[in-house]
Order: sequence, then structure tokens, then C-alpha cells
Amino acid sequence: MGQRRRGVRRTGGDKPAPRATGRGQMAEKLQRESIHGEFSAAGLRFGLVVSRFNSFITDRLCSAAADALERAGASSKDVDVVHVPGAFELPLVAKKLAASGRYHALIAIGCVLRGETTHYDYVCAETSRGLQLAQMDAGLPIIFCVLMCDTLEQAIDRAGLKSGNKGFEAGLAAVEMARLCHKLGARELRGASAAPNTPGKPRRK
Ligand code: INI
Repeated sequence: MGQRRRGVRRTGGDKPAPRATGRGQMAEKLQRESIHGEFSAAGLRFGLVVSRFNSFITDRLCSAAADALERAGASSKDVDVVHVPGAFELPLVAKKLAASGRYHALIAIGCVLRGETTHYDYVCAETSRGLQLAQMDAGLPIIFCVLMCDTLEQAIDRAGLKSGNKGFEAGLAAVEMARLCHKLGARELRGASAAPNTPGKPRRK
């Protein structure tokens, strides 16, 4: 029986099989050239839509979101806060703000707490559905910062206590998405003019 040399895989041909390395060149290239949004908010405009229902929580989420925007370099003159009665009203107002063309990203802030009836389920479902529809219609990032909790304690944990502050995370997400969408928009334009079948300038004879 022929013995195989250690470390040499037989492929049937003369060519040695590609060696599996920890990280291939392709993976490194993809990592290096991946597209992402920078955390720089300078010159960007943001709209925060904040529900007044459970304002004990939503005020804290809003402050943390504003803090994140400020730390990322946003100017206070470029951040607007609009209040609505409850989470259910967030989508319509977000849609209107998106249509204004004034903002690079919006943050929808609310807190829905489960009660004894099915009201909670309808408010949660329609709020999330409405915000996603508004975001897709407008093509503008609308960050989802609506807590949906079984208890007040769970909400408090997520508004600055045990589980951090979801408002701060939403602020960072808004900056990243605003930058990313801006970048992708610019790439689309460049890609269009560079498409192979795009007619170029007529050549002079
Ligand atoms: N709105 C909230 O934002 N959070 C709640 O917990 C909540 N609950 O429990 O009822 C709530 N209801 C109000 C709703 O969002 C609308 O404002 C209201 O139905 C008027 O359209």
C-alpha cells in the first residue's frame, strides 16, 4: 500500500490542493473593502418623534438618543424633537417628517406596556408595521426605538438601568444609517454612469 506523506493532500493531478489558511485573501479583501457608515454626525440633521405615553420612560430614551447624536458631532440646531400622544401615532408623524426632506435620519421613540386586554398587541403590531412602511416609502432611515415590555421594570432596565439605554443605541444607529444611506446613494449614482451599456459622449470623428 502506498503511504501518503503527511501534510500533502492528493488531488489526483500534479497540482497541489489549495492550502486552508486561517483567513483567506478573499475574506481579508472583503473585510477591508466592506461598506459601512461612519459614526460622524457633523452636518447631519435628525428628527426625533417621541410618544408622550409612558413619558417617564420615553423622556429618558429621548435624552440618551440626543446625547449619542451630540457625542457623534451633531449640532443642537440640527436636531428636532416632535411629540405625539402615543406610540400608535408615531408612524404618521414620522412619515410626514420624512416627506419634508429636512432630515438624514429619524428616530421613533415610544414605550408600550402590556395591560390586561389585547390593546397592547394592536398598538405594538401597528406601530412597528407603520414605521417600517414609512421608512420603506420614504427611503429614509427611521430608527425603531419603541420598547414593548411586559412590565414597567423591564422598561426601566432598558431606559438607563440594567440593560443600558436603548435611546443611546438608537442615536448611534441613526448616525450610522444616515452615513451609510448617503454613501450608498452616491455609489448608486457613480454605478449608473459607469454601467457598461450606458451610452457615453458621442465620439468626435
Ligand atoms: N400608547 C403607548 O405609547 N404606550 C402604551 O403602553 C399604550 N397603552 O398601553 O395603551 C398606548 N396607548 C395609546 C395609543 O398609542 C394611542 O395613542 C391611542 O390609542 C390613540 O390613538
